Amino acid sequence: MNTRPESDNMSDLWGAPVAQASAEGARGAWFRDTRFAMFIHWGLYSEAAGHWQGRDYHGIAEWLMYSARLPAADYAQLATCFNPVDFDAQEWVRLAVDAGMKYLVVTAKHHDGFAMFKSSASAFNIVDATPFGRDPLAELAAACAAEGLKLGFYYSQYQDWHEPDAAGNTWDFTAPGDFDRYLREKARPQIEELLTNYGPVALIWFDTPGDLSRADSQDLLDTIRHFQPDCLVNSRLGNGLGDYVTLGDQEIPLTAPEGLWEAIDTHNDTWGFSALDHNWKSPRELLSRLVRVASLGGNYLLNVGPTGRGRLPEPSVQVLREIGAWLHRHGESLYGARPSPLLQQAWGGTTTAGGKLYLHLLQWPNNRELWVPGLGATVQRARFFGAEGDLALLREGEHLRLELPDRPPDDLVSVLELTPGAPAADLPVRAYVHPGLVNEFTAPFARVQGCQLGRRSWMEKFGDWHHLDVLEGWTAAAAAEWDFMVLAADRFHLSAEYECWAEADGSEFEVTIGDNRLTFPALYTGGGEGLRTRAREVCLGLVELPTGDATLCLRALEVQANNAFLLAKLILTPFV
Ligand code: FHN
Repeated sequence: MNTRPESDNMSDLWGAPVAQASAEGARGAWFRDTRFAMFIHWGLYSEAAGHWQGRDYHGIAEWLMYSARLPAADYAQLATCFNPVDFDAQEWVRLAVDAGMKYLVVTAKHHDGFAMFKSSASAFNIVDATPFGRDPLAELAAACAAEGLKLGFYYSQYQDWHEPDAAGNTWDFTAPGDFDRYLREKARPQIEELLTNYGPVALIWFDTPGDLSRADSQDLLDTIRHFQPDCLVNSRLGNGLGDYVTLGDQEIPLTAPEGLWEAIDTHNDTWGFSALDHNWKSPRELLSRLVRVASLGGNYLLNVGPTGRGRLPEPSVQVLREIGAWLHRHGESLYGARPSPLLQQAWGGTTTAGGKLYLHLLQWPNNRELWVPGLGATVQRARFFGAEGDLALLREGEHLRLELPDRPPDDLVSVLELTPGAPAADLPVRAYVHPGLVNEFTAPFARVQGCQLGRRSWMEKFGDWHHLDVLEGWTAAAAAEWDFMVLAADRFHLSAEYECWAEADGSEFEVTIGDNRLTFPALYTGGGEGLRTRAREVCLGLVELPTGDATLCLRALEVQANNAFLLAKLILTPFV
């Protein structure tokens, strides 16, 4: 079954991604350069694994109770057979540590209202309501303390589908509840339990604050500050009161938010375990997402969804082992490293630490020439991690050119270390077109007139969020421009990734880049108001670019419906 939520706009539930702490603040010091962490979604839903009474529920499995509109009493029956005898806290924590993860966040209570810890505030908890009878959070806390892994607890403070007084369960509890009573008698006492029974808690990870009042968010924050003043709180506390920003689900940003932040991601398309979901991201895909987040200064919180028996899915175990081995070889390029002024280039991400500059090569140039803009004069040495010998430094004016081997030295992501590396502070932050690589001109970096930057967020199955920054609201003669420098002349296919709804089909555009001019009609892609986004890459034509400064300009010539064309990016693909 594929059940869509009543509101397609989960961002209303997430709250604004703003936070209080600056990256320099003392409380957040440990969090700043942490880079990689483990998220664990585990609860009664893991036992159901996407099935209920012979039916399949695709999408995020921890929302089963919602998707199947299960009465609270029926869902609670899952507790009677929840017996995760294979659970081994040490094994999970060791895996996280070996994978190079520096903190762990586990669901203490998800929206289903079931506490995965011993609670005096509600008998609907793993110790009192299941045959298992153990407290996994206590075991995880002990294992984390032993291994030096920081521990955080996920807590759904607003939605609790088990409670008539809380938010979220509109199919079962129709009469208005007493939300204050729920906060007073369950949420706040349980948060106090989490802060007093499990040793130092590094962070409390709230979720879906919905329309929680500012006073309620403040009250929860005060509770946390009272019991554990050093405990961090994420922005999903609501009302802008958290310490650091949690981005949207599965959002890998193109630009960094202010202050401390974390991107959160799934290994497949669900948080809680689903027997229906085999769409695992590969080690290279996960690593490139980690690198993209790190090159903007964020942390990457990657989820695993253990089964009802308490086992981590084998694909997750394998991928974490591979990433851990990679981080063991390349860790100094990420941990404690800061974004470099080069940020992200066509070939990948960059970081800087200890006077070195690290280039994470997510694309391998087809002509084996790698250009490092702006650093021609300063670099003394370039070498690949794990490879013999230095690369020859070929200076091209202010730029550096390196001749790469035929094959990347690392099967996953190859990392180049440049020495002394710390790029000149006055290195101009600008865009470059790299020969032999796919170069993208994305919406957030455009200078716009007559259109504006917007964001599309949508679900494919259910709860598996996708995000796209777009330029929207195109009026007649609207234009988007990107200035850049072509590092070496090359020929490219120019394409556009856009969504065009039926109303805008046939709208006309002109694109100029250097001396090239192309016109094109926007072609219907699918999609529409309130529907899933259906952006497509459409090839516009061949362009030749000489070395030097240039501008790419996309201009509307005739727009049929100005809210029905959404441009995500223009793309240059080497013409080979
Ligand atoms: O509704 C939850 C979802 O189940 C999951 O826990 C994610 C993780 O960020 N948070 C909410 C949706 O954003």
